[in-house]
Amino acid sequence: MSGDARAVAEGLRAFVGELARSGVTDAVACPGSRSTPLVLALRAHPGIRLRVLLDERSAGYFGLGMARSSRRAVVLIATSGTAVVNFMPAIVEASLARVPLVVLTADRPVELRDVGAPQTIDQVHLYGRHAKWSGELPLMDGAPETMAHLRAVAGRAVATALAGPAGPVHLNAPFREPLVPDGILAPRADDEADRLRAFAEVVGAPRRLDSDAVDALVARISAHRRGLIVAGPCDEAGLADALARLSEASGFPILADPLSGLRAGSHDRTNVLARGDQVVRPGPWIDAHRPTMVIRFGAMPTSKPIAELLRAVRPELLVVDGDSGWREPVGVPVTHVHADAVVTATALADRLGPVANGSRAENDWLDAWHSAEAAAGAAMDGWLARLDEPFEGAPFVALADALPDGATLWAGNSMPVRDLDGWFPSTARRIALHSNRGANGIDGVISTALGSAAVASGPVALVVGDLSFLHDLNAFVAARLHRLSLTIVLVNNDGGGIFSFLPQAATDAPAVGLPANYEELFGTPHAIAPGPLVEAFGFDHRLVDHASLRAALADVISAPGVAVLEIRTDRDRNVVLHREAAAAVAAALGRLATDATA
Ligand SMILES: Cc1ncc(C[n+]2csc(CCOP(=O)(O)OP(=O)(O)O)c2C)c(N)n1
Ligand SMILES: [Mg+2]
Repeated sequence: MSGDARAVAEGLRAFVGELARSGVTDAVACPGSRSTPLVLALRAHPGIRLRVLLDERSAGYFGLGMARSSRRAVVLIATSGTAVVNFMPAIVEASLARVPLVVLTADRPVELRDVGAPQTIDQVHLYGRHAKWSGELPLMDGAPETMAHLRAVAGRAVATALAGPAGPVHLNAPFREPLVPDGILAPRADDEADRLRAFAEVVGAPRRLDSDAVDALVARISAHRRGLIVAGPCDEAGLADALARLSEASGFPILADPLSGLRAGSHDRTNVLARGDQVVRPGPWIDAHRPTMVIRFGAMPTSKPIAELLRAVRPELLVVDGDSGWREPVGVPVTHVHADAVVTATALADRLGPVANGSRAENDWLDAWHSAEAAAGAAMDGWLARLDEPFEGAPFVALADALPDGATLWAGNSMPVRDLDGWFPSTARRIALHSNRGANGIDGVISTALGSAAVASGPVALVVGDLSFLHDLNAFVAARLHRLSLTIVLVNNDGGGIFSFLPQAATDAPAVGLPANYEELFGTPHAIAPGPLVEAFGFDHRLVDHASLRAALADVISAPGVAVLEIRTDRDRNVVLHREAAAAVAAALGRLATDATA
């Protein structure tokens, strides 16, 4: 073996050792030749668990799911060529959803690029602006400068992926043949000597406002008695407690998106409202309760009615984002507060306390929102109790009861995440609620939930639509290879149910002078029975109905392996049922509004 192969072994030990020292515990790779040195080195490190998957598109989402549940940066590895491009959807999602990934792509050395060498594409900066940072590793030649650089880059990659806003970083790694390094790849005793000291450390702190800036915001908040806190999708630990305090001090109720981390948990949920999506819909109740101020945290909420309320009312709007984002898509005047959300909410609560207390006695604003929440909840529960047919919101009510403390629930995009918002109630149980809402893809949904299941400590469940399910079928290869457990509730409405709620469904083709083509272009019925597909992978499939769903959930939720509970619904009927439920809420809120003015 050549000295080059020995230098590669040395370089890899330094590089991977530094990844581990920086906090990496998990890596996902797909098989390939050019990536051999990386895969062997990651496998050799006792502190890193490497999982091998087949399909890079699935593996990318799998790594994303792991990072979401572990709150750590996860390493992805691909061989050269189209393999690298298949990470793209997960990288886009990670970028927008602020999920830390360190993507390592193996490549040929420069002399073999752009000269017709096989499986060689231009991988440098391939992910464009979707990667927070990208660079090219040097060929590992054993020079002291190279060794230092490899360690520094590894540490920087992890730190950059984790630094707010978290996101994906990309390192392209060239290797000359031979591709099997010559030398020990596992950490050696002399590496161990500085095991606890990173080569390049970062010491940082969350951004915080100075006291003048806090005072200025407190003055603005104190001028309003009709305020709302809107908690959007967010993974920030500690935010639930901080917002509970801010709500208490301001007298502003919290409209909690299901992905905010506020709906489920042992924190103070006194002022956490779960029915905001219904309560704020146009009608006499919201007309009488228009907020004059909104303080938003996290990403823009899933609920369209909340966005429409902001657009219609144009309240004084504060958007708090510790990562200096500009997430205000509604198009209304806004003050962006670029300071840590938890620190800022706590500082505002501390300063507000005495100010708000004096005026809160005559403030029935909070009580009114509590009444609306209770009325909406009662109307929805009552409507659901009278139903005796499958309904797409019902799985979320059943799951809120069936999932134990410490569980994780994923919702696919399209209708599942909206039904999660509509139907998952506020509960004291600690249940982590997630969805890929960075780019709202219907791809990679099962893979993401399986990645989450690979690292989560409690049971993991997923509610997914049939098209999303078919889109990501080969996720089941990962479940097989790694003996993962996941409960999937498959809402099978034989196509894209969401489009039935959109204008496309109402106009169909005559409006544009074509024969009827809604089903072909949007509904996309496929008539594929998923049972045999699931069984082909060796997993449990059950057809359940409205009455048998709860018993089936209880049966499978903590059982090992993958179970798919399929509920069949009808897309047209689904629109009718959603409108019925909304009408029941509107009637209840209408009564509240009338009572208040009577
Ligand atoms: C990767 C990707 N392709 C296409 C879309 C557009 N899209 C949004 S919802 C949807 C239909 C999803 O159908 P299904 O998963 O069955 O859920 P349902 O609408 O029936 O709730 C499609 C195709 C998307 N969001 N992401
Ligand atoms: Mg569907």
